[in-house]
Amino acid sequence: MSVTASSPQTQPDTRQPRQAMGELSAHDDGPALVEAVATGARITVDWADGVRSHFPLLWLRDHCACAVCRHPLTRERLFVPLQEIDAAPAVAIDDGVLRIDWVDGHESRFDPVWLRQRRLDAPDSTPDPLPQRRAWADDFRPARIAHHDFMRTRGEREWLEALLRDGLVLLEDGPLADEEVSRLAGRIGPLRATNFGARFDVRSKPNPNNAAYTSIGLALHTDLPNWRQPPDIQLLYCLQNEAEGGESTFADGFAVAEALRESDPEAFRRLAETPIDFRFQDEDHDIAVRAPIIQLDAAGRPLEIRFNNWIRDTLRLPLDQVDAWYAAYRRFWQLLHDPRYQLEFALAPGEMVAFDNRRVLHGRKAFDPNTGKRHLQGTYLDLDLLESRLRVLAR
Ligand SMILES: O=C(O)CCC(=O)C(=O)O
Ligand SMILES: [Fe+2]
Ligand SMILES: [Zn+2]
Repeated sequence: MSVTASSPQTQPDTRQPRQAMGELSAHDDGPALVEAVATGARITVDWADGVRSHFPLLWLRDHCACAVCRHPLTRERLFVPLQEIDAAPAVAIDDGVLRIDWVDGHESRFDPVWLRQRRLDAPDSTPDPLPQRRAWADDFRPARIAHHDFMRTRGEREWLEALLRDGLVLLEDGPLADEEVSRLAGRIGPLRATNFGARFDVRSKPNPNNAAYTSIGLALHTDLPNWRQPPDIQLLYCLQNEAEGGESTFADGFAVAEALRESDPEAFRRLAETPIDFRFQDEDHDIAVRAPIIQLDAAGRPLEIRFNNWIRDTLRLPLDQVDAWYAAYRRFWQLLHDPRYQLEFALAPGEMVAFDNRRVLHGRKAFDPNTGKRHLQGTYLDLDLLESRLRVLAR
């Protein structure tokens, strides 16, 4: 991934290139500009490899990165595109760079590589180091990154890529240190706090307010679907796991939702289109939301799974929908727990599992606290900061 391509200097990709006058020079990591002409409301450019592209005048004016149009320190946009531009500017290729002299006297310069990557007639041309999501195949095995590699940039980057791609990644050979999970998470960003705190201990507790704090088995679930925005990423760091049982289970909720769509489209549609209530209550909190179990994006692909049978609230649906809803729920439950879609392993002390809580469901087998101790420490992170961290490391 060439990041210099987004800017002649060291500009992050989401911002504009540092194109202040005189800062640009010809690039050798992309085809050169050979011709530029203003035609009507556009500028047409030709690159040395024969590609031709069109850019609307207002778009170019809006993306001027001079010190007047972009704040020279924050690099944020100052220009506001409120005026139509109908008078054709003078256009030239000046030292390899597209130079535009607007009729009001303003001058803009565009780096050819920056322009090329943002061709409006070529979809998805903006460079982005984020990996595409990949559904778990039958033989899916999570990536494992050693703790000491994670502490170096390269391992952390691999860890981030696997987590964004697969929705689950393992870290191994970590220290048995209290709060190690917070230190690791803190490299990525501030911990996402919830009503269970910013960092929580998972072990059998005397007065549990949550099934996780008992020793019972936990069927597959997502955490906190009763929040409007449930935590994106969950980290669980194993400090002790000597008790009999307590193996961890996971399923790729998006892959299983697709399998449901395939095998029972009616059940899929019902879970995607029917909002239901989720609610958590204890002495201090009462957090509730109404949302469907499978939320789809604008293209009809799964965007988020909310699945947690403990905190499903009263099912408030029209009488004639209730039985069909239960049938659809049962069908999804069965598919999720089908061994074909389930990943199961025991976390060893010093291992940490991280997963996308809005895609991947997690659970655990019951354990017997009389046979030994089991202690995990957990926290949550925001996906935005994971993506941010990966873009920063990829610069
Ligand atoms: O005990 C476990 O392995 C997982 C507990 C759990 O579901 C959680 O902490 O969210
Ligand atoms: Fe959980
Ligand atoms: Zn400008």
